[in-house]
Amino acid sequence: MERTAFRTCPFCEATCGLEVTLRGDEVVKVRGDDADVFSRGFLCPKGVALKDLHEDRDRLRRPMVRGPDGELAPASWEQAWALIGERLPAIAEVHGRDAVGVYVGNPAAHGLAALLYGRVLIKALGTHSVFSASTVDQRPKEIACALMFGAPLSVPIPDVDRTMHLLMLGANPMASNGSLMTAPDMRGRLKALRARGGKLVVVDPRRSRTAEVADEHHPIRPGTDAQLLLALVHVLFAEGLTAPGRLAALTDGIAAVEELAQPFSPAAVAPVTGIPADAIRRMARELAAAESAAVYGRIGTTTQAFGTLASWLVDVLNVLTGNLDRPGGAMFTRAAAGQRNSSGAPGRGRATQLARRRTRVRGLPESLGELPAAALAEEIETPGEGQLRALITLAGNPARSTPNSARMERALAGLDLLVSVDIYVNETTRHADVILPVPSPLERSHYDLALYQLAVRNVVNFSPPVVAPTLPDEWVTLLRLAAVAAGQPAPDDVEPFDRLVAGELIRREAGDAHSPLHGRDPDALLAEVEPRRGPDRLLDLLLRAGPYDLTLADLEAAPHGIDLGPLAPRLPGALRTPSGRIELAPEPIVADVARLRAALAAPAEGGLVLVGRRQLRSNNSWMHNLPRLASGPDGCTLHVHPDDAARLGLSDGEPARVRNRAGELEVTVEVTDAVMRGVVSLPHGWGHDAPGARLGVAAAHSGVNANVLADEGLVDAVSGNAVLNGIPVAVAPVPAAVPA
Ligand SMILES: Nc1nc2c(c(=O)[nH]1)N[C@H]1C(S)=C(S)[C@@H](COP(=O)(O)OP(=O)(O)OC[C@H]3O[C@@H](n4cnc5c(=O)[nH]c(N)nc54)[C@H](O)[C@@H]3O)O[C@H]1N2
Ligand SMILES: Nc1nc2c(c(=O)[nH]1)N[C@H]1C(S)=C(S)[C@@H](COP(=O)(O)OP(=O)(O)OC[C@H]3O[C@@H](n4cnc5c(=O)[nH]c(N)nc54)[C@H](O)[C@@H]3O)O[C@H]1N2
Ligand code: SF4
Ligand SMILES: [Mo]
Repeated sequence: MERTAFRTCPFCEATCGLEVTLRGDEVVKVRGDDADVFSRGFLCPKGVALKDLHEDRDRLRRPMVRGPDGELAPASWEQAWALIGERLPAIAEVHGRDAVGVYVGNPAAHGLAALLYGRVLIKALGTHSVFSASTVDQRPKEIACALMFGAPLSVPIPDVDRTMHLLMLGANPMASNGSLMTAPDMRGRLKALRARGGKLVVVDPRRSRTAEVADEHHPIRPGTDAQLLLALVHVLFAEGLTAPGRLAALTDGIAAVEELAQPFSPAAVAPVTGIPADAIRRMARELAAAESAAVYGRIGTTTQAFGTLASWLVDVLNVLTGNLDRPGGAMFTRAAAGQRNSSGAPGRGRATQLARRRTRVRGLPESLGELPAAALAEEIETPGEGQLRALITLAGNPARSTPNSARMERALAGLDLLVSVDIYVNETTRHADVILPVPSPLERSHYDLALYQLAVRNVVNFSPPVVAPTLPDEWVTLLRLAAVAAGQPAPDDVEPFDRLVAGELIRREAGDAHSPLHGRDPDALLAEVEPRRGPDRLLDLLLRAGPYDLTLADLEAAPHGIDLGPLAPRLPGALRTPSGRIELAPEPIVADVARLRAALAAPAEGGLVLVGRRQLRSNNSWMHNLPRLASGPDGCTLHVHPDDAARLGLSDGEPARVRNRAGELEVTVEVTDAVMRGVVSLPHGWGHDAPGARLGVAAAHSGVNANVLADEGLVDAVSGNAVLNGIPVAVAPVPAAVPA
């Protein structure tokens, strides 16, 4: 008997609805859910590959433990907990709690269990040594938003379905399916934008697939977006085009921004950015003249040397043109659960403090409770007080996804203890002493707690498990790990711990005068959400504490999701800055403009720089073992402009050597004018030929690892975020082997 289940795809930020056909617990097929209120049947090849992941023979079904012979081998849970219990508390005891580090990876942001219980683990460890994929990703944006609007996820989201003008920098949603902008079917949404007479302008060193469908594409010299954006600000002021409208009364620092933009005239930034001054002026005028407009920047603007400045300026432009918080502009989502900017008192909050601590070796700044991933390897490798001795990775692959992979791998290999909560033996976890596996996505419930805070519509969708679990749920393992780290035996029954977690959430809400749960009796509330446990119980409580009068039962009754309507203006209520106002010129950001001025006066030399590119059939470093995605042409090539190829003696289809201070690799050249002169491009997340990894399919299409070339010394000053775009490299042909 076949049955049908409806699930939200857990792989990227688009949250597409999937229709999964099963026979017993076997997946027959996966297609788009036509009735999904948000994605309406859209899906990409990765969604279909959920079947491959569920069936993947390399996906771990048992814990892996390193034996006395030094080899990782399947083991019982008892053996896994025994080894961790023997070694983890002892390391914290002898070397201090900060000697145990945590690295939290990207899938943890998509998984309800990891999102809610990863925090519990970190708290139990009591360590300050917390690293995550956020500092190889969007930390600059989170910092800019925290300083301007009062909360890191108060990210203005382009109202793509209504805007008449979208200026997009460093993003390629046609391949990535959108980021910090949850919007299934961006292709359809961008098409609709143009069909209603709107304009799409793309700024990217490459003619990406998104640039191909845009009205205009401006190739930009990597790492110079902040200069371009400040020049747009300059033009708005110089030509009297600023029109913040109702925002003027809510905003501090407009005059300071005008002054900061002074030196950045179009003529001054043109030679640095590679975009002609008249094109910059026109860009600014059209942005100002549009009936509605949104400026949006993503990975290309955050993982670069001026990431925080570029991220800030995106929203400075949204404010100055009056487009922030208005339909068709850049708006704040009102999520159903867990959103910081809808709890506490409307319009006021606590100050965001940066750099409360610094990393031991290089002094990189802490932000939002985390240290930069670019400093992880050196914190493990450098001896002395405070050295990292043990690491727990939760859904992360730092050996492929963070800078200077060669050094990272050395560091991981040198740890006293590495514990990985993961589904594979891959480039990172092959160094582990213990790997704790988690169930397939189909075996657990799913709700996009983070991504629904960033969606282009207000929506909710909950997916219960559709297949009986064959492994302890991820939250159960995380609670047990928390107990073991604290020196206790792994508890069979985690309910006493879980009840504490739920109780703490209730206490917080009951004590918040603005929460719908204010003053409620904790025991009565707990009884109301019986018999739910784990993330489902927390989610039910968070929904009840949210702004929509929803419970988890309401979501369960709506397998295709509930549409809560288009984005609506939320200011000033959604602000959480101490002043209750938009801070357009926050001090830490203003201070960094001097660095940008210096770069304007003395631009970097014109050598080759490396940028990344995402591919539709890939997802960072971990979906390359799925046959459906791995088949097809080798996409892991180095894109080189024809003029550079000719100058350097590189030929299409031939190997080249790429090197710089961090490392070197050999890769096949693809000559294409899709990249601008002076820029080469290589996708990240590949390089699956590492010995000891158990990824049968991926190893056969291994590709090369771009992060061998990412110099961990290059970071954005304010956030410590790694520079993964605009990395200086030298490229040379690989001489043909001389016959003996
Ligand atoms: N050069 C370059 N480097 C980049 C980027 C770039 O653009 N260029 N992008 C950066 C970005 S944006 C990001 S987000 C990071 C990602 O960095 P990471 O999160 O460190 O890397 P991923 O490749 O996402 O690895 C995910 C890991 O989680 C495991 N996993 C998958 N599903 C689950 C699950 O449900 N539970 C658990 N416990 N584990 C699971 C996988 O096996 C894998 O080990 O990479 C960054 N690195
Ligand atoms: N298929 C697929 N989808 C994904 C992922 C994936 O790996 N594969 N990863 C997911 C994750 S974790 C994230 S964070 C998102 C990222 O989502 P996006 O930000 O949309 O990611 P990219 O497709 O890498 O687009 C970045 C673009 O920035 C350009 N760029 C590079 N340097 C610069 C620069 O200095 N300035 C400007 N203006 N542009 C520059 C690149 O050429 C590239 O076209 O995608 C998510 N979705
Ligand atoms: S676009 Fe993203 S959410 Fe949609 S099916 Fe593809 S991977 Fe899944
Ligand atoms: Mo990311």
